[in-house]
Amino acid sequence: MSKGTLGDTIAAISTPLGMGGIGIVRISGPQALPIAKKIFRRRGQEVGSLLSHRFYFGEIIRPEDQTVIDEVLFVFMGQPKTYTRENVVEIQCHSGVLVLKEILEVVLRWGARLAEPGEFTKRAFLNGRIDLTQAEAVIDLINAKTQQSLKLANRQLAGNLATEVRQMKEGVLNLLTLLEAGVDFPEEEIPEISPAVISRQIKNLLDRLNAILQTYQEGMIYREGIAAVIVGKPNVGKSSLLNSLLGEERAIVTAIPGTTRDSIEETINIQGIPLRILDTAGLRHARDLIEEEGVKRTKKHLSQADLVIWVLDGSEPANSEDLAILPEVQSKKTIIAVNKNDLPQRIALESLRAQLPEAPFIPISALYGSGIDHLKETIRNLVLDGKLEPAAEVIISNLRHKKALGSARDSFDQAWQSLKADLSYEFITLDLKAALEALGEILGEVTPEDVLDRIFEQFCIGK
Ligand SMILES: Nc1nc2c(ncn2[C@@H]2O[C@H](COP(=O)(O)OP(=O)(O)OP(=O)(O)O)[C@@H](O)[C@H]2O)c(=O)[nH]1
Ligand SMILES: [Mg+2]
Repeated sequence: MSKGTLGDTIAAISTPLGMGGIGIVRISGPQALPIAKKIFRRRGQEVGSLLSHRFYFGEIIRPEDQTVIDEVLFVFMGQPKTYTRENVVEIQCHSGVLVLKEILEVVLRWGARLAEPGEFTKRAFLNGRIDLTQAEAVIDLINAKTQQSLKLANRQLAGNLATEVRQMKEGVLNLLTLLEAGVDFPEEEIPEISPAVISRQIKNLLDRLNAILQTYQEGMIYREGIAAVIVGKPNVGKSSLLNSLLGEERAIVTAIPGTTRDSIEETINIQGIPLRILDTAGLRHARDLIEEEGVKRTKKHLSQADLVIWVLDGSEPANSEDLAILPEVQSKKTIIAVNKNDLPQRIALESLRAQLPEAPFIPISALYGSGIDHLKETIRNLVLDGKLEPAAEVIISNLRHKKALGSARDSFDQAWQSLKADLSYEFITLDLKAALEALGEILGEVTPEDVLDRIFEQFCIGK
């Protein structure tokens, strides 16, 4: 795909292909209206002129033999006030697989070609209606799994990130104008700008960039969620805890130590954040090959997890099997769930607390559900440092943005160093131009074609 192919007309089924009340076939491009006029009839008549952005009731026919495919609502949207900024036609038909396919087939036969995934949105981008961060927000919006990720996607779609990046670009451009005036006309009577002024402005830009870059981890959590793993020696109640968090009997629970052999993953929603939670085989010296494999897997999951929930049985003193787990969790973000608190408590926690000074100890009963809400709250606080809502206006959660912002930051850093080393302004100018390019990349101003293709490939067909 390239700008050169924008002249043709694309079409696709824009709703999921399945049975439902309404399905939509969308057409965009110069032939949208001529094609539509050939296949749409009102009260059996050819349509004359159609007003833009109005719904018409009628039917879609096969022009060859005038047979009716479906009764539809039809809308023509004249450019440029459309999703793609081109002429767009949408046909709302009944959502039957055959109906949708037949209508699309007629549209393709009369002059459109099948749209590639994301091609409508790509046209919106290429035609300048949205920038690249907004196009990416559309993907995020469609993929959003929680209210928080939806909120972030909507903010980005509204242009929060783009506005911030444009403001920073403007700051760099102003600075460049000042510097270049000094370089190009050294003899003329241009008031010389002091290094202090330049340094203040660069510092200001650096601070803004760093502040945005710092939101990445939080953004990733809102977007992808947290990978948590439940570990502990056998029989302490790990599977019971998974079931209790889920509110259903997902994992097998028995009084026999070594019940869980393989890891079980489920996702729960903790106040708008997806928590992917993994119940694992109890950690102990394995008694057979199956158990050995289970323990191996548990250790692998442990090393990859964002968060560890270490379950202890509070009704018994901790033993060597518990203590063997300690070194595995010491370097991780860990919550200790002291389980079975419905029974008399016989565990001594002082030395464990001393060895895990950062970790919260939460008494729970996985069997009766007590302490589970407290545990959930602790998980959220620990992962998001107590922030209940996305704090900053601009939060990034996209690796591409992070990389480009990071390279802009490096260029600013370089400029700052050059300034301190008293190098000529030409060096600083070069660094600032590199920063400008990196910022432009975020908006899609100087983005290579293959990067664009990779972004739009993530869409479904019809979007
Ligand atoms: N009294 C009491 N019993 C519990 C509690 N949680 C779990 N149990 C019991 O402890 C036993 C083991 O529970 P599981 O959830 O299977 O323990 P596990 O840690 O998954 O065990 P493995 O899969 O063998 O490693 C079962 O008999 C549970 O009913 C609790 O909060 N209170
Ligand atoms: Mg288990």
